[in-house]
Amino acid sequence: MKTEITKMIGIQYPIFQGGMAWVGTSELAAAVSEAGGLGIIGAGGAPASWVLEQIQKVREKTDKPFGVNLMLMNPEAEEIARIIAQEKIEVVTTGAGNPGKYMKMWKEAGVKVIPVVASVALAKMMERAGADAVIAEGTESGGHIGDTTTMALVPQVVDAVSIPVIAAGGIADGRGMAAAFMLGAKAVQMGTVFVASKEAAVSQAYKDKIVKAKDIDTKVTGRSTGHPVRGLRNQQTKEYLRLESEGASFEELEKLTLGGLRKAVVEGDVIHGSVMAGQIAGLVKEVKSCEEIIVSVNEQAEELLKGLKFDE
Ligand code: TUI
Repeated sequence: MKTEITKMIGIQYPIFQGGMAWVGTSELAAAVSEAGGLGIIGAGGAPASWVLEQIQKVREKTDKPFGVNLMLMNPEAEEIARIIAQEKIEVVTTGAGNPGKYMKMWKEAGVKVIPVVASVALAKMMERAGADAVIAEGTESGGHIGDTTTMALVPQVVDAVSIPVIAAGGIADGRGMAAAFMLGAKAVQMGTVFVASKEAAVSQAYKDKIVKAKDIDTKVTGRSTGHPVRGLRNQQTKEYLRLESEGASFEELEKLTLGGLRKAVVEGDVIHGSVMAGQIAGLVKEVKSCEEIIVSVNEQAEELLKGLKFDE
C-alpha cells in the first residue's frame, strides 16, 4: 500500500511504531524499520546523551529510515531538538505539547516534522507552522492522552488540514488499520502491540500483562492534575484513583507515579509501576516479532480494503 506517507518517508508499509518512553529503544526502533515500518526512538524523559547513543545504535543495525519522538516536557528538550537537526533524522514526532519553536530548525535540516495532536485546533496550528503531516491520536491510546476518540478525531482532523494524517489509538490489527484508512488516514501508528513484541527491550512481566489484559483493564489516572495517563490497572492505579477521589495534592499524587514507567518496563514491577498501554491491549493475544506484526496487519488491512462485501 503506497500512500503519501510511505512516499514522503521512503518506507515500505504505512505503519509507525509509537515513540514510547523507555520502550522505544534502539532494539525496537531498528526492528520496526528493518521490517519496513517506521521505527521511532522514544526520548521520553531521557537525557540528550542517551538519545544520541540510541541514534548511533539504530544506525549500526539498519540503513532504513527511522524517527525520534521528542516528549516536549523533557527537561533537555532543547538539546534533543538540536541533536535531531544535527543528525538529520528522517522524521521527528512530538508529544505532550506544541513543538512550534523547533519547527524552523528542523525544517532547515530537512527533517520531516510530524507532531502528535489530540485536537483539530492543534492540528491546524501545526499545519500553519509547517508540519509535514500530523498524527491524530485518540483517547484509546496508552500513556498521556487527550479526550477525543480515534473514530471521532481522525475524520475531523482529515477535513481540517491538507497535510496527510496518521491515525493512532486503538489500532493493533488489520481491521483497525483498514478502519483508519476509511476515515481518511494515510498511515497508522501503533504502540501497545509493539510493546508486546519479541524485540522490545521490555520486562517479560510487562509483556505478559498486556497479553493477559481484557477490554476493560485500562484506567486513566491524573485527570485531576491535567495530565491524564492511561495504563493497565494494578495496585498503583487503584491507590492513585483512591487518593485522587479524596482530593490529594499534586505532589502527593506525583510521588506515587515518579519513576513508575521505568519500574514496570525495566524492573518488571507491574504491581507498583506504571504499565502504560492502550485500550486495544485486550486484542493482543501473543508476543510476535515486529516483522510478523507489520506484515500481518498490512496484509489483513489490504484484504479488507479490497473487497468489502455486504449480505444479499
Ligand atoms: O505524548 C504522548 N504520550 C505520552 S508522553 C508520556 S511521558 C509521560 N509520563 C508521565 C506523565 C506524563 C507524560 C507518556 N505517554 N502522546 C502524544 C500526545 N500528545 N497525546 C496528547 C498530546 C498532546 C496533549 C496536549 C499534545 C499537545 C497538547 O497540547 C498542546 C499545547 O498547546 O500545549
